[in-house]
Amino acid sequence: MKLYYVPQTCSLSPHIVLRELGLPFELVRVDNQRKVTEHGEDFLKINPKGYVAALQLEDGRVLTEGTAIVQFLADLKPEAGLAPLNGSWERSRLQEVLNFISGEVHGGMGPLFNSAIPDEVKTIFREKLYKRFALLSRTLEQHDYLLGEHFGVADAYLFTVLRWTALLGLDLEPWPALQRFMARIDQRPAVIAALAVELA
Ligand SMILES: N[C@@H](CCC(=O)N[C@@H](CS)C(=O)NCC(=O)O)C(=O)O
Repeated sequence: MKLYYVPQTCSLSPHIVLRELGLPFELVRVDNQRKVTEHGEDFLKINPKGYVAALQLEDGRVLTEGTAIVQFLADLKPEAGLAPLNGSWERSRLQEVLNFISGEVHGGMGPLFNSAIPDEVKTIFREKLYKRFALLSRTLEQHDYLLGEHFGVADAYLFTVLRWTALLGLDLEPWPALQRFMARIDQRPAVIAALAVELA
């Protein structure tokens, strides 16, 4: 399998999951400005949407959208317990949480990265995002991981997007449970290994 990635973007989430599962994979770096891979391939031919993450299987099929990729990967090794069994109530709960992170947190941060958006407008997006942080914090005050007491794919995704708060100058101090969550995930060997490669 090949994971097309850009360091420290949302592709970090499937990168962490691949390492957590101990699956064999190759990382292919993408130049997001030029839409060219490190091997000189036209990235738009691999993912016409033009964004990471993209996962290419040995037979050439390509899966995109981080939330789909991490579930596909978790299902390759269900015994690792990174996602509840397909078709279960718990699996639907996972999808609920993944969609929340994708739409409300990942999507909610997009405008804050956009230099064309004036500061007063950004304030509106920031306030909305803080409401989402408060909700996540309430969950993580009750248990260590988003779906209970075990690490799973939703935690890899939340960790990935909350790392961007540092880049955006957003303070997590009002939510100590989120700060503790970040410190907890940061210590996982798979996360340390993924970041070592991405930050090199
Ligand atoms: N809905 C997509 C969004 C992916 C996305 O936003 N990728 C960003 C990095 S975090 C990217 O590559 N953006 C480049 C672009 O849109 O040109 C997903 O969740 O996988």
